Amino acid sequence: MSRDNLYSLPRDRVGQFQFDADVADVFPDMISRSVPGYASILSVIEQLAGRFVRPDTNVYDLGCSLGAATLLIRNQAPSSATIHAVDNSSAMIDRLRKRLDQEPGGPDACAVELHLADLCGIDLSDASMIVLNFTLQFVPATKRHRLLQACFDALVPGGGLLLSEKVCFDDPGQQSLLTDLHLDFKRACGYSELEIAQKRTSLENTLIPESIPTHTDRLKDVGFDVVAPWFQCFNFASILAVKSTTAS
Ligand code: GEK
Repeated sequence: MSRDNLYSLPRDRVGQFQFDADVADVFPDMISRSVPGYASILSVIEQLAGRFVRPDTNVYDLGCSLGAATLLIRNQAPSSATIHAVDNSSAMIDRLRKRLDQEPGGPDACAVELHLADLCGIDLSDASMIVLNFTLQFVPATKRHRLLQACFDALVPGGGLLLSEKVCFDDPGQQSLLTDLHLDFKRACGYSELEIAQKRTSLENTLIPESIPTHTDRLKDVGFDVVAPWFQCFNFASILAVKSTTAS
């Protein structure tokens, strides 16, 4: 795994964060040293795939990056399912395509279709599982409700949506404490103060976190029957939302 040292040297001007080739090359190292609990969340996504993915349905991995979730879901999905891995970064999709060519899966592996597209513009249908693993935070806030409504509408009864996000807190004390603990995590993972500061500048106005109640209220509002925050480490959280088995 290539080490992320993209922000290790001082820059005259720190531009807006882009999911370009430089980021794609170091992405597994970058995300695992930036998001506490990332590996645990991925392993639960695999577990959830065993429970939720149904034969002859679609699975959507929205903002798939290098396909970490896609590949784990494929381990559990029935062969008649189709996983749609969607990302608007060509660097990410190109690398995932190469990886799938190298690891085509066994004879019972389900199909994986790659989509280089804005996830707000793709048609979703007949889904038994939808994953937004640290992706909604990059979607403009004004488009989030419509996207989640489209996810709910596309799910079959009993289908599940997994939403993981960086989150913020209304209480200033919690916001300050949990932000500090996240910074300690990044320091312990080897990031310098310069790297932390430059990355934070690059993500300003690009990654827009919301509070856990904002997420759970919106998921209930679009129709989810059960909305269960199941993971939190500092200012990172994951929520499982399930469509009722009696929903139409
Ligand atoms: C993982 N889920 O490893 N349309 C499509 N893709 C988008 C959009 C959009 N509008 N906005 C952002 N992306 C992955 C990790 S990373 C999270 C997800 C992070 C894509 C973007 O190109 C990037 O690949 C991904 O969402 C976010 O489980 O870097 O913190």
